[in-house]
Amino acid sequence: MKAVVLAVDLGAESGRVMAGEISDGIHLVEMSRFLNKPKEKNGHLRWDMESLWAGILKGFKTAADKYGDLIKSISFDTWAVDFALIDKDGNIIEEAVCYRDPRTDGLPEKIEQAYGKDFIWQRTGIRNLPFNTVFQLIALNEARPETLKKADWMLMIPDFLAWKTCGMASNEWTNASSTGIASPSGHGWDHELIEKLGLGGLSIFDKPLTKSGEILGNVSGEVAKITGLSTDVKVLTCASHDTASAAALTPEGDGQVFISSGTWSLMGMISDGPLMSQEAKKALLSNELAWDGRSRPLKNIMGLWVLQNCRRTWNEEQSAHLDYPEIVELARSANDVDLVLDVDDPVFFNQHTSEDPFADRVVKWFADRQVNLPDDPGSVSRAVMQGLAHAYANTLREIEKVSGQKAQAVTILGGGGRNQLLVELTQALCDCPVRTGAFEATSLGNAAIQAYALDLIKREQIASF
Ligand code: ADP
Ligand code: LRH
Repeated sequence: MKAVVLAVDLGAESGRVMAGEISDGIHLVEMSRFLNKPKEKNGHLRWDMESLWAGILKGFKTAADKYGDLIKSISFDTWAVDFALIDKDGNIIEEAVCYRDPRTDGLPEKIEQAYGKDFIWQRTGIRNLPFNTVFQLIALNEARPETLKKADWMLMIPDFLAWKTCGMASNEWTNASSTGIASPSGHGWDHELIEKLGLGGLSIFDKPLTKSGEILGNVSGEVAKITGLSTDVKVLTCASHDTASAAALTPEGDGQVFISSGTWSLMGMISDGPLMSQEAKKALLSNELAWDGRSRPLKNIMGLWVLQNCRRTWNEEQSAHLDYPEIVELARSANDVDLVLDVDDPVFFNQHTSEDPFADRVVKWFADRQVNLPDDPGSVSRAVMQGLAHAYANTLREIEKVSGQKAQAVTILGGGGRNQLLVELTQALCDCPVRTGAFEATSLGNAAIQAYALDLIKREQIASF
């Protein structure tokens, strides 16, 4: 082993610290894993940063004990769109609100009415999703403009965690590209757009973007003291948008389609430039940035979120103890169910609550269409997985049309690849090979970009992991 890099990778369901042991390739070893559950605080649904930070420090400590001076660097990747605000003196003046908080309800429609339907898309190549950073900022500006005025930095979650670890603030470019206020080329914030949306004059937008694979600083004395890490350990940017870290592993070449399948399913490709045609807009693509400055046009599909929350219904409301492999087997047995759920229906956006159990929502969705879906976990899971496989196949056709490229292969990256039934259902609907890539693709992409930045692996290795 030549060296170790630590990948901190937070998903909406769980977070982990992974040690990437670098030799000829990268071998990931789990240092800590912890649940991620947002909670109500100061009037909003917010990420529980204290408990996430505790899980991260635990992972750092385990890593320091195990690898000592072999550890060269740390980097952070998480879901996109959410942010904390920091003032000039380094005080946190706004803790991150979870993108499932209803504060942006109705805002995209309001902006579309005021400025035209394609206004944000034409400048940024980003589809109007209600939770996008741009709408969160507009909501905050309407509710508490003084907070925004006081802010010096808007730190996306991975930028925030890097700042907590090394004291250096930054805005990493893959994550900035998902906000709906940056240019699709990676060149920076779109000041004309910002001005028009009433967000002009804010200090948070006078900062340049930082590329993936840059050194920000060293682990602070405080973090070193708590964890046993050396202050020689560097803190780097990776592709801090988790989807961009996963997508970095997409095989090179024409027609290579990725699905980053975790809580969300992000399906797309790496292209030399953004896909900005009317067709691309109609296909609901978003042109985010790839780690190396190319484009990452993709479609957000609601994904395994639906299955996660059905599982919560069974385990939390019905005292079951179903894990994912069991759920997959139950769904496999329910092979007489040929129903297809529209997993992207907005009724599935809000998380499970005991008052509005998620699995019941799925059964009701079919009942509203005069179709009977038995309410056992196997039948419900089967309809969800079939829905997701259809969403993948339909999106594949749209991507082929918009890009003008025939798909050569689809690579399913992330936890969704562990669901063999989902892979088989997808393969049955796609006329090109469907393969699985790394199950921990977001962590692996994170580690690979660090290893490349430190000259420990070759660039062409990244897309071959
Ligand atoms: P995120 O990082 O967004 O939280 P992950 O990439 O960790 O997501 O993927 C989590 C999802 O992967 C789970 O919601 C589940 O649907 C699926 N999954 C994880 N482990 C398994 C397994 N052993 N069998 C089937 N599906 C699994
Ligand atoms: C996946 C993801 C996705 C975003 C969503 C908010 O984790 O980063 O790419 O659209 O979270």
